[in-house]
Amino acid sequence: MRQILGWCALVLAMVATGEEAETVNENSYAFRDEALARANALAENEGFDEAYLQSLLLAVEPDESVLEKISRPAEKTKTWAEYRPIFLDQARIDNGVAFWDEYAEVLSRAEETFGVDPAIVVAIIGVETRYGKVTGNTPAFAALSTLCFDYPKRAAFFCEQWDEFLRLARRENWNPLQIQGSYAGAMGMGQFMPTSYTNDALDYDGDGKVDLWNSADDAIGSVANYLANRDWESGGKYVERLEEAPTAEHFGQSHKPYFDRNSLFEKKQEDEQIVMEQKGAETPVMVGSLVLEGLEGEEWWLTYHNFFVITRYNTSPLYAMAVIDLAAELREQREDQTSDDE
Ligand SMILES: [Ca+2]
Repeated sequence: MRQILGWCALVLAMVATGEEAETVNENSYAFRDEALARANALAENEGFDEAYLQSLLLAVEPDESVLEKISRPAEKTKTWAEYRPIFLDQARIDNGVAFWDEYAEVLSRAEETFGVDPAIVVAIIGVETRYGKVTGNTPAFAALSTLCFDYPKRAAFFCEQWDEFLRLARRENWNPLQIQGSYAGAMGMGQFMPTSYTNDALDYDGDGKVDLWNSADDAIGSVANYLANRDWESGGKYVERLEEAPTAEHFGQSHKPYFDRNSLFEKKQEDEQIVMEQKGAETPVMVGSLVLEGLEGEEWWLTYHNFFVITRYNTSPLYAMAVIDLAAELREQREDQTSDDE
């Protein structure tokens, strides 16, 4: 009954705006019960205007390209040897150095406030959007509707984002139909999902708005805050490459820290009495492990806490490796530049 009432409201809203009945798109989400039910729940529980939400649904339909893209992201189909060059190209490095120079002051401020390495903040913005140049041109509400209502595998996550997107639009005075982002509904220079936009994004230039598209200051503060909110360890290590294949059977099992680093080297240390004596007093250093297909074959890596924090941005270990490598490259080139200037 409620949905029928909702439908009447929609028709009335169309009549009120003088819209012709024959322009109604029957493929739109306004014709899907689950979408109407979700909109109606927001109207009932959070005071959204029901007819307005329905008019939004009427304007969006399933986007096949979104479903296609989400089912084959680069990090799932490529090896490390193939993935790395996509993000470590010379243009991305040069532009990253320039971005860092331009926003050095705000990056330092963010480092002081949140304890997050500025190289990582710049690298994330570089990997995500080429420092704000490519923030995505998929209409966000259509993308999120498609993923919430037509991608059952991750519907719970994307429906939560769908709800939050509408709250965010209401709070920030956005027209939901004009906001563009990635195929997954990630927005702005740091590609924030709606819940992150709400929970982690900051007005870091103090103009009273949180604008992750046009304010690099806001994007920098927001990315640093995002990492700090996920327990970034100031000055903590990222990764450590091993020269030979570890014998531990569990190696490669998870990049999330799960074992004591010392346990890998116990055998080597057996004949070194002093090391053995000190060992009891050592605090365990928890690490994860990762095996990558590099240019010259397998690579063995230990992954530390901050590596895992970076994967909270994007769960792919290849993504975190690319961010870390780009960050190192940016830091190095910036140092070269400084020593050349002297
Ligand atoms: Ca701002």
